[in-house]
Amino acid sequence: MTYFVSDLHGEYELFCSLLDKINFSDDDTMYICGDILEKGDSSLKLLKLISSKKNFKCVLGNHDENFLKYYRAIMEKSPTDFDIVLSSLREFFFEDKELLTWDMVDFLEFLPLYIETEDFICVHAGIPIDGNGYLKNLDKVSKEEFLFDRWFKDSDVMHKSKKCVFYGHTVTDNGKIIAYKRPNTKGDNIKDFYKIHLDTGAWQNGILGCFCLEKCECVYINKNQAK
Ligand SMILES: [Mn+2]
Repeated sequence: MTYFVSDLHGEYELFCSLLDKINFSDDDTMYICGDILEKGDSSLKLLKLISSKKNFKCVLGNHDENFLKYYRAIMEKSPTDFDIVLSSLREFFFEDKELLTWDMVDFLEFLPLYIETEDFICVHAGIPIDGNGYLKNLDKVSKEEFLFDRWFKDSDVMHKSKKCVFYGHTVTDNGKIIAYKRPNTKGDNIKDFYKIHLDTGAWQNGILGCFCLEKCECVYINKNQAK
């Protein structure tokens, strides 16, 4: 199965509970639409898990970019002693500092701004729409637009492009995933959707939802019900 989540924000336990609930296995794929880090208290445990498995496919979020900005600033100051750099990088986190390895730093550094397949596109915040109503050519979209867009999420913003766009960044009003269906479709195929807004507010609401591509259904876990 193929699943999509976003904005995990250090909520390691909640994410693990969701993986349990869907019986996530090595045969499944989980797309993560950015913002693994910050807010919650287990960012590094989460990053370690996500960076360790090939079937987690992740794009960069603005909070992940915050870490990279910090990293670049440190590298400019003292780029030669990598032990010192790593211990400085650990100061970005307030828990589990010693978990951070260079492999995890590299994983963050090479996260893409988008993932595109035949049927869908994953981004963190949104994609601008051109004057004709189509998604802007992804090569022409700026990093700021991918990471900070607050317009694409709106319920009256649709596009004429064929692919479904998965995104997060802004918490939905009711803590539910919002799937925007194209008119006169059944909603049982990914092609039936314009866009799917994934940010259920894992950190704010204690609710984490994922969308299953094959079933076109959502599964939720609530912090109060999680073990
Ligand atoms: Mn964000």
